[in-house]
Amino acid sequence: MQVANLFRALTATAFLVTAALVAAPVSAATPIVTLSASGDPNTLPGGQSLIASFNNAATPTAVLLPNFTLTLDGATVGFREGQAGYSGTLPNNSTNYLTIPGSASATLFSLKGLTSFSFYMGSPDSYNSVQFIGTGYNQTLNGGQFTGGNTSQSWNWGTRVNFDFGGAVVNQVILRSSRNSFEVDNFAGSVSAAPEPATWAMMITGFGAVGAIIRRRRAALGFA
Ligand SMILES: [Ca+2]
Ligand SMILES: [Ca+2]
Repeated sequence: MQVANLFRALTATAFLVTAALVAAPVSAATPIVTLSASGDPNTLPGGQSLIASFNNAATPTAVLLPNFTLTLDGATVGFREGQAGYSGTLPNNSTNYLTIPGSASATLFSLKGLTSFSFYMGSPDSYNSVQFIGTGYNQTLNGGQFTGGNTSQSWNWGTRVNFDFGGAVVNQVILRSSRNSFEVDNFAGSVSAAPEPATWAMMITGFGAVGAIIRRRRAALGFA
């Protein structure tokens, strides 16, 4: 294939991919919430993998899956856990866990994206919230909306909370609390199988770079 034809083919491919992305329908439904494994910190829903266990207080942002990052803004691991007024306990969980006190947050990010997400949660409060962000997707659930209506703050309550995005792909999960505290452990999720838009965007950028290199070489060789 001639260099000019190759460049045209790459450009056309990039254009078609972009057009497909623009035309793709985007689901905007509220996540489907289910509760499972009451009192059991470790049992994960089928098809989900463990993303973060928060077991090592020295590495509070450690993640177990590649291409995931966790950032904490005021949230703590292994700090005043189980101290009334700051952090409640999680039933049957003797390991370190994540505490998100008032005005703090924790953000999980994955370029590849998630089709479902879950965590083990204790002491349910009305002032906890979870936000899910993907391309064309931005949903926030508050307090009882993801605890089956339970906002009792009971330290005896502990369950896995599952969020299914109904076919949408979520790249960012943000946990927040406006008061002390939001206590969770053992993040898990189903990683998206298909490349999502951010990945396509990088590929398109790559096609453009290849085209630019070919152009420069053609110019240098005087083919133009
Ligand atoms: Ca843990
Ligand atoms: Ca709580």
